[in-house]
Amino acid sequence: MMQVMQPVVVLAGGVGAARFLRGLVQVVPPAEIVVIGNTADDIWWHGLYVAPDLDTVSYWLAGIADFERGWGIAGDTFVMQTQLARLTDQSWFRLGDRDLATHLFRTGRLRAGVPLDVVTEELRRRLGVASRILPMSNASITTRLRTEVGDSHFQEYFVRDGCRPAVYEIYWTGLEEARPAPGIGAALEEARAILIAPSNPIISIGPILRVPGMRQALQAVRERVVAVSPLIGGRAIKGPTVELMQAQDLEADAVGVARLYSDIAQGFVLDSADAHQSMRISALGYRVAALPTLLDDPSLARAVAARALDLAERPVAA
Ligand code: FO1
Repeated sequence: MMQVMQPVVVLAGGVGAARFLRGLVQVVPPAEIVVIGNTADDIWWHGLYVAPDLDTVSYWLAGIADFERGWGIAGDTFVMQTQLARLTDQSWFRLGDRDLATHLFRTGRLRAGVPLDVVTEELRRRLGVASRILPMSNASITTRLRTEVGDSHFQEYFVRDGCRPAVYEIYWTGLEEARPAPGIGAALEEARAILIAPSNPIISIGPILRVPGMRQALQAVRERVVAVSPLIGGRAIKGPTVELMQAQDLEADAVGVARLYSDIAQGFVLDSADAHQSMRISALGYRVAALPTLLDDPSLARAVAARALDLAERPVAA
């Protein structure tokens, strides 16, 4: 019988979540962290299955990430990529040579019939990552956008088009028959804290919450759920959070984000620059903490992680 450990569960997207995790591992033993990763950015690229958010989290936790660029492996070379660009204009999604090994391994295992959660577990062990990483679902779920240049896969919008096209609608395929990956239900029930990382609420955290059953599972443990705002002063540290919130007719600020999570979270960590919005966020049923949340510096990330944990573990104020 596996020793029941009360994990700290983190709902994670890509680079923003990875930066937050770099802080969390300083205050929680990595073996006690379970990451639930977004897979709606995943793309079949020249026959290879690429899972950007799972790989970004894995590489950061393994300490091999290209911390500057955010994605891929530090010091990676792009020799294969250069040759591919000679063969096809479908080379806008760049794969490093070391990164390619991950995609070759994962694709081979998936083609052998191994489910994504098992392959993800094999990869994190081989990379020496102590934290468990779970895909949000084993089903194939994809974020797509109707934009001024047409119906696009998320990576076409984000990488090929550089988030420039106006977005008319964001939608997901593959949700109908999806359900949370094995282990997610138990992890949420046993968690001593569940943290929503400062990732894009629409295209990184949003898909995780759209997996049938996920929202209900989080509502059941809402008193232990704390969200960290991905916006500072109404701006994203990086990525198209503001544009995509506006595309959904949402207020692109911390209050807008708080509204999205108010049924599943009771704690909200704000940046000091947005402390003036504390009252409005408290009115949504949250306990609020405000501090510097720019995560570039690992010691700041540590402080944000510690504060989020504190909000999650402190008994709800009487
Ligand atoms: N982002 C880019 O801006 N350009 C790329 O060529 C690119 C390639 C890439 C390959 C593997 C991978 O795991 C991530 C990659 N990313 C690239 C980042 C990726 O688009 C984003 O990290 C997520 O999809 C959004 O969080």
